[in-house]
Amino acid sequence: MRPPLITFEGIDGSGKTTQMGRLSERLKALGRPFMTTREPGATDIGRQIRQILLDPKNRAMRPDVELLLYMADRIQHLEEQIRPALEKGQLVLCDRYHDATLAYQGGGRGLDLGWLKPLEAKLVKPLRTYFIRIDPEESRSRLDRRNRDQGMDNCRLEEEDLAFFRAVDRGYQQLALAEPKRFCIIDGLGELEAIECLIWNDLEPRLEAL
Ligand code: Z5A
Repeated sequence: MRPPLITFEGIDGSGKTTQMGRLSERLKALGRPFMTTREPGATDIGRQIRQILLDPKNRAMRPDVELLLYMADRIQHLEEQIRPALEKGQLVLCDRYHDATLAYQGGGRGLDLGWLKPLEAKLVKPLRTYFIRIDPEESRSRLDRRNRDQGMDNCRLEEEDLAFFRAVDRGYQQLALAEPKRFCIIDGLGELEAIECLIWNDLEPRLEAL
């Protein structure tokens, strides 16, 4: 059995963060030990990497440099926080993980990721991945609304066009097709409560065995 690393994936604004919060409330009510985390930017070093990655001023960043920064953030995060928590028997909920690199840098940027294999071999593989799926048009309108309401600017990746997010979505779909036992695809256009129940009904029966 793989260690209990549960990941949330999807294009921007799909509702991952909202649903991870709702799942956390349910786990708290059960008294189940768990940790929530996210990529990029969960560690002190990762927060610095995140700032470089998302700063819209860094338009000159090369795709291969972007890829290496996401991998650097992940390895620091894995060794500093995720692996120790798993070794203590905690469930780890992570908002984005390696599938995001495969979908964004592989699918979206079109990079050949074959040379990552030796690094990938060192990563912990998630036990279950919730891929919350919305279309890129819905993603754009949710992000515009959120950024307007909260007075936020687009980050560097949010400035990409719809074609980029369509390619990322295709990347996620291919990953989900390739590993149907790990991925659970959720329609992110549903009501918040309905999505929360779908995730809970999928995860709860698995918790006993973890
Ligand atoms: N990235 C990468 O390229 N490669 C990598 O390896 C990794 C990441 C790890 C990180 O951004 C960026 O890095 C991201 C991918 C890239 N691209 N960008 N840009 P981030 O960490 O700042 O944010 P994010 O991960 O993209 O998530 P987000 O934008 O915060 O969205 P979310 O977590 O999926 O959704 P949310 O915050 O829960 O909800 C977004 C809004 O939609 C909010 O106003 C909600 O109230 C609303 N919402 C949520 N669910 C619903 C439903 N069901 N109906 C209606 N409205 C809803």
